[in-house]
Amino acid sequence: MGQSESREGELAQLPPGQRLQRGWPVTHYGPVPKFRQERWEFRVFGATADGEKHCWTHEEFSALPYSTVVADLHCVTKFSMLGAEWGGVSTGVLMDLAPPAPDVTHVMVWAEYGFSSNMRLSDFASSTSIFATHKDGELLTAEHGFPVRLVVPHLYAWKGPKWVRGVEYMRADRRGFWEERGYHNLGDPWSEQRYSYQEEPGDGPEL
Ligand SMILES: Nc1nc2c(c(=O)[nH]1)N[C@H]1C(S)=C(S)[C@@H](COP(=O)(O)O)O[C@H]1N2
Ligand SMILES: [Mo]
Repeated sequence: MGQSESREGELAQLPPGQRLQRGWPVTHYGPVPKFRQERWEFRVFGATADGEKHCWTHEEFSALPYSTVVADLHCVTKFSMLGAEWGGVSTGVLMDLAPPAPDVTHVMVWAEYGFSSNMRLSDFASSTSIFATHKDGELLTAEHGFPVRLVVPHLYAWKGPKWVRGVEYMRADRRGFWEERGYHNLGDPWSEQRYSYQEEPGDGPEL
């Protein structure tokens, strides 16, 4: 394949309004949290099927079944990174271990410092959604979300918290951190759902 062909191939994979980024910039709000293994736990709580809270220590979480997904990252500020291989625990594995109650419709994914992002259960449960511990075979670095970040390839990247600590199953939608601060409740990059003022009735809870 020639250079221009591969470039065209890459451009064809870009959602509207996005540009290709070489390398991997660091984008987040606030400081990079310090990882303290003895205090870290991953929690699934809220409307679980058994009504219980499910917790994993870092050691336990690291021992969960590992899989990989090749996927792109689209930042709402318009850069996209294509074709990264994310490795970690698929959301499907986690949902098998800690299933949601039958009437759960949405999840809130919680990270350090109270950062959060909401999404539909169907987006969370997508076969390409993964709690990544690795990128391209290497452990994530602190600034990219070590020890665990969520990757939901078909949504804008703010829907993938770095430094994830838990998942809350919800019976109704609620806005997360950026969804309360001007970003679109759904965040589909292919239809450029960037800002909350673009929302249609039914796209999200009232601001
Ligand atoms: N905890 C947390 N996760 C976050 C963010 C954040 O501010 N806090 N920013 C999001 C945004 S807007 C983007 S584009 C990606 C960037 O990931 P990167 O820094 O690894 O490129 O992280 C997402 N995850
Ligand atoms: Mo972003």
